[in-house]
Amino acid sequence: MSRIRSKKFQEKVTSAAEAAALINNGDNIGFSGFTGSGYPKELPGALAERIKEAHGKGDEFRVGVWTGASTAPELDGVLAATDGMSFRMPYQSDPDMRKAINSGVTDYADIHLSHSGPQVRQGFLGNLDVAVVEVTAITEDGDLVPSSSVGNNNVYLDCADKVILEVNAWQSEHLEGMHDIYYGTELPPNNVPIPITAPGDRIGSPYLRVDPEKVVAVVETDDPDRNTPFKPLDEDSKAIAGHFLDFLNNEVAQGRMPKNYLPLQSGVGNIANAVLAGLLDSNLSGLTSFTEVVQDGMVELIDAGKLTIASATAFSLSPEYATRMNDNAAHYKKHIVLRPQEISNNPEPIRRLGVISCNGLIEADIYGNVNSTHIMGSKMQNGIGGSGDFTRNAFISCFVTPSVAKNGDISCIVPMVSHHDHTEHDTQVVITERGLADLRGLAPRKRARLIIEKCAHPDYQPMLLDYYERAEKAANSLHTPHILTEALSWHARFLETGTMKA
Ligand code: 0RQ
Repeated sequence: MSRIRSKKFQEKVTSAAEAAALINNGDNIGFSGFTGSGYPKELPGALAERIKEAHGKGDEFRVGVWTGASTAPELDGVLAATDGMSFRMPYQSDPDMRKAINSGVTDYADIHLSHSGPQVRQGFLGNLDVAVVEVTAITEDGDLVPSSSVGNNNVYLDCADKVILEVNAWQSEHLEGMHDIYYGTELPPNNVPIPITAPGDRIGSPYLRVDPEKVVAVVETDDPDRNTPFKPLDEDSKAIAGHFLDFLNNEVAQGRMPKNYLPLQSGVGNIANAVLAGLLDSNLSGLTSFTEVVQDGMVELIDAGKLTIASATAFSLSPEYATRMNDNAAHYKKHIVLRPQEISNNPEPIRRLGVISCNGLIEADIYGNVNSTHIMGSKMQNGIGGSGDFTRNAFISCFVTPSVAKNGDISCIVPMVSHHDHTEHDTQVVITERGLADLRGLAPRKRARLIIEKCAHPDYQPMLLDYYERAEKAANSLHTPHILTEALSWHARFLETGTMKA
């Protein structure tokens, strides 16, 4: 059966090139796509050709690109390579996109994922000219069956002047019914509480809505999502996962948490995935997750009967697990709810449900301030993504990182972070392969000694202790002692000599 079940929409089927011709220089485009899943596969490439052709003639052609989060080479990669992207928000992780941002070609607004949708609705980012959204199918009534990510699609479909749909036959038809699209969100002062009281609650519709009059083109594809495989688990990741699980089990033993924990949030990346693998080896059951992305590790936990429900906005699966999801979507939809990111990442349910957050970082300082986004203060890596949404509002907020980067030339624990994403007020637990620092209830000087003792690499431990003890003597206060002329000297030394080691 055709994936386009509505006659009205069948009449709008065109090629990607014809659809791309409807996009103009200066347009803002709201694309679907979240961590390598659910992004349009055909239109971005055709648009890139159109941009290159215009540039070849010496014509100006630049567009603003808004998404759910990161996408894939077929979207961020091809468009960044044209130098035709004037603006990007709210999260990315593509090497060419990163280059365009760091070389100043593309302006990047690194926005909390939960803020991005409401800011579009409020018009803070200007007019949304076109929405380009991948869907699994279009129903007889013209409703849209979402695909492997929801992200900001509901917002883009509602707010855009024109809509281009990509119907992707690679996505499993059994995704129909997995999504929960909540249309009760209003802007202040009319917003109301989000009626989610447990991670698996369904409060909306399985379908996205669209005004058919706005749909200017429908493009068909069967290209797969392109997610990158996770790295095999190394000893450091296993050690980090072990510390995290010991900590959670101790919370249970102390009577501060139920036996099946509280809803877990797990960030992107290999270490976050390793933490999930660690849960697999435990004898836990009845786990739940209120998170942003469903990774391989979560699928394994569902298969093992340990995770009963995962609420997220997207899949972030390796190719092997994406195939497993496609083959068994009918089964997995009993255990997975995919929501718009303005709900999955919303501070209100995150705080109320008592989520335990666990995210990666670039560097943390001795007081627990965290940099998740910038290399050596200036260079954008990916973006804050959902880490702030979860960290600030979690019941217990954890960060995980190896103690060193770049073969030991960089200490991930530094005297002062070179960029602030999460402040000491938000960070409760820092974990490296060396150990875990539980910072809850501690004043800054006690936090510093604990982070240095438990988390720093032995190569840098004496240097950090030396800095801290001299700061206690030299600073103008004993609350948060720093030597301002030295606090960022480790970064400066790395930029000059290639190592933070003295
Ligand atoms: O560099 O790529 O050149 O090898 O940074 O580091 O150790 O592979 O870690 O993949 O877990 O990513 C913070 C970026 C960690 C990620 C970050 C270098 C390191 C490597 C990547 P290479 P790893 P991960 C919800 C949660 C923000 C968004 C977020 C992230 C590269 O977790 O984007 O949390 N977080 N969202 O060598 C210089 C340091 C470094 C360093 C690591 N101190 N200095 N380089 N690296 N530490 C999900 C979403 O929001 C979608």
